[in-house]
Amino acid sequence: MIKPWKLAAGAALAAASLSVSAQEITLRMVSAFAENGYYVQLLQKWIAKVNAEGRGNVQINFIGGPKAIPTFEVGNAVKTGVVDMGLSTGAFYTNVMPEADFLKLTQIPIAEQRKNGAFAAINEVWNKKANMAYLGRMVENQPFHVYLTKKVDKPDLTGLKIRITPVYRDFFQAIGANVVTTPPGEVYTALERGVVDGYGWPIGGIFDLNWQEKTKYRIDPGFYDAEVSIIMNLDKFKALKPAQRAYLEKQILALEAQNPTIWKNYTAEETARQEKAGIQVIKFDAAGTKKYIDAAYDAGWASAFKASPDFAKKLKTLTSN
Ligand code: 173
Repeated sequence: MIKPWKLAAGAALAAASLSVSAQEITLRMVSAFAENGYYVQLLQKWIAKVNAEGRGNVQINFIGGPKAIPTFEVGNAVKTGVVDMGLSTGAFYTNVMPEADFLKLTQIPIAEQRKNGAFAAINEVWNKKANMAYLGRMVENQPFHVYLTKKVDKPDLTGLKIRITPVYRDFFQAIGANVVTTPPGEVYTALERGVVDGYGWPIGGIFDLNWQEKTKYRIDPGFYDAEVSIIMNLDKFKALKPAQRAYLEKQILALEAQNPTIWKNYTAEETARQEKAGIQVIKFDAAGTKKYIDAAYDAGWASAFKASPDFAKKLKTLTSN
């Protein structure tokens, strides 16, 4: 016969586990970047930590990369709640709002953006125009570069066809390039078929999809700063219980706290790896370099001010160095 106190203890235990699971939320997350790349390796490490330390509170279910949701559709999927969270970059969701791509222009660390009001200003726009919470920035200190199959000797890409995303469009067109937009997953084939003579990409990551095989030159220095961030459906974010939100924000801050070391190291490693792979560096003289970098920021900000003057002004004031 089962003793009554055992029954009571059993019932109490069942009730306890019920109330624990009622507090646990599982968030579905996708990445706009390829699963085998460095960004997603970092993301998955973070998710493992979130899940290990967040039992009974917050769990993240990583659904996959561009095979699950195409790169340029991740923004809309987060906006509409098809998924709860995404790892993406603004250039991949300008189809949600043009402001998304402005974050490449920031010149101060995310830690400072949180302190000086830039982070709040970003969230205001992301909430209102994209139904998203902008949770945190995973990538910084990763300038973009032009990678080429043909040599140039001045800051002029006339006659070249370059693979782009919205990040590079205005700048590359300003220095004469013909451009073609593709997600990262189509760069290799475009190079292989000779459809493009080069592409834009940050300093790190060209080995992830084997582009080094088709790359002969890199133009230095880099320009802008690759922004890769975690975004979340705003309704889902608002539905989090206070303890869940606090936990998620704590883990996001832990992720950002790695940025100052991780990205500097990655730049050094990837630069060395490119050199070993035989990729030659193209540098211009001082005047040419200035012209090149000025053209990048002039084109980037001009387009931002045209698309969304108030936010562009605020962001430029708060995040230029
Ligand atoms: O695909 C891209 O070139 C691009 O826009 C981007 C943005 C941030 C990080 C890596 C790539």
